[in-house]
Amino acid sequence: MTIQVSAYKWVPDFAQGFVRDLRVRWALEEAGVPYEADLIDVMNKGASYSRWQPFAQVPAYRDGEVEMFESGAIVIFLAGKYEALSPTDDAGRARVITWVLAALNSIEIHTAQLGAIDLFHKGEAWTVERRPQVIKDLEARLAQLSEWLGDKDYLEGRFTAGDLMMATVFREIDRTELLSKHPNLCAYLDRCTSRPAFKRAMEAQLQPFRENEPA
Ligand SMILES: N[C@@H](CCC(=O)N[C@@H](CS)C(=O)NCC(=O)O)C(=O)O
Repeated sequence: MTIQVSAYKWVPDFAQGFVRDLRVRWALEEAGVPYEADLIDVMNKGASYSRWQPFAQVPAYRDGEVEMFESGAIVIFLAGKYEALSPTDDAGRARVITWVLAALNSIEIHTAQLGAIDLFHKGEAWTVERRPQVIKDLEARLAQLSEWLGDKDYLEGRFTAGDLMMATVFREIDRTELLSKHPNLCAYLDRCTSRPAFKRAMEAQLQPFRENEPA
């Protein structure tokens, strides 16, 4: 069976290009593996969808043998299968898993809070008090990451699924000035998103949005 990845038919402008199926599409594009998008309606996902993704979110993945959800888990799974996403030795794989989880657990926990403050709860009183601490925490993490990256092209030298995940997380704060304080992180993000596989994945996510734009 051709791999299937769930994605949305259409989302509002602010979310276009940021829906997390992009991570899975990008991983599959890097690996050169064909897949089909199973497009669902964000406002009416259908009762059966939560048997594939318990939280009724995207992405979910299936290939006829394996069925899973959570973008991080899917990307780690694919990294275990395709050399384009990870070295094949245990030590190399362990580093890739480490960086995927670092992106999600050490960086995205902060970027997601900033997203909640600046986008989803914009204007609410509590955000004024909370925002400075979120910025401070994020700045500290980015400084540490900038130090780690130094003048390397990628987190472990070669491109891996860890970079893929980190770049998708960085994109969430690309609209802020947080990244621009670290020229090496900006160049790193550009390097990752200039990859042809990223561009193909992005186009694949955006195409249905153009076709299903509400009248
Ligand atoms: N931790 C999940 C998060 C998935 C997620 O947040 N999906 C969003 C799109 S990026 C979604 O489907 N939101 C709509 C909803 O929650 O109903 C993952 O990484 O796969």
